[in-house]
Amino acid sequence: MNQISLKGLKIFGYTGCLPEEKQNGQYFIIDIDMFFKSIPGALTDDLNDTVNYAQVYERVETLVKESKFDLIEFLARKIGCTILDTQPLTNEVRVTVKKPDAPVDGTFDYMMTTITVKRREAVIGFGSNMGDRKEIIEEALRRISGHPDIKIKKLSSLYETEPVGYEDQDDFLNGVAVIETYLDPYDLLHFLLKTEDDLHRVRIIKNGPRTIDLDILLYEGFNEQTRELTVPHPRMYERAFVLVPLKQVGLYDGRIPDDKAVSLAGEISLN
Ligand code: PH2
Ligand code: MG
Ligand code: MG
Repeated sequence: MNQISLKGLKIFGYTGCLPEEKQNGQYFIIDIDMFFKSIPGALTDDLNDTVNYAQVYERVETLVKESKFDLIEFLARKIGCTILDTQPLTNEVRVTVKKPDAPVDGTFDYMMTTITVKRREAVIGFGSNMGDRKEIIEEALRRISGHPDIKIKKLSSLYETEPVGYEDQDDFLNGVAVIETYLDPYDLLHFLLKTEDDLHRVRIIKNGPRTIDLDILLYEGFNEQTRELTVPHPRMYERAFVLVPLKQVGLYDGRIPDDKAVSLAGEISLN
């Protein structure tokens, strides 16, 4: 792994739970480790091919000086996200924030936290077969792209699909979205479940009618089966309603089962 680091930054700021911390401020000591798949500048000796640590310093300084969060872990994560937002070469950031003058009675060097933020690609499959299906899917995708830690990179078309599994229900609209996210798989899952609930998803019949279903199909570097979450989605490779849109966005190249009809049904508009 390639790395660029900024160590021991000493910046005055106002993050802290107590009113006097937000009032008077204190010094924060900050370490930043940025990780890269590769650093082109290591080959070319050109500043344009790497991360300029002076730029990073400036952004971090502004954020620490101007923010008044409660928690150093929240500040640390914000620093990580800001660096990932502004440095496309970086795919992982580890941030340590120390408070040497934390208002605690006693003797200590510092209080500290370390938070790692990763940029990861994931694919969300979506489907609806109740209500105004297209409008509900578009609203779900607007909420997803409105999340500060998620960017939609690519959207498939919408497909009209016959129900698979429990067949006595209306046809679905289905599609997939390729995203980039700073959320870990579980935080992404919880956000998607909450979005389903907010869009009036009711869970009565397994595989039954739903206003909106949002599934994590793939998540870069995560292949796990737990009680809460299995990725890759355990049934995705049997389902044409997943594989056809996945192929359209360039992420599938294999055989597509032709058990049920899947037909193009238009484009998604997020405006
Ligand atoms: N989702 C299911 C079960 N069956 N069939 C279609 N056509 N589209 C779906 O999204 C779908 C389904 C469970 O999530
Ligand atoms: Mg599903
Ligand atoms: Mg689901």
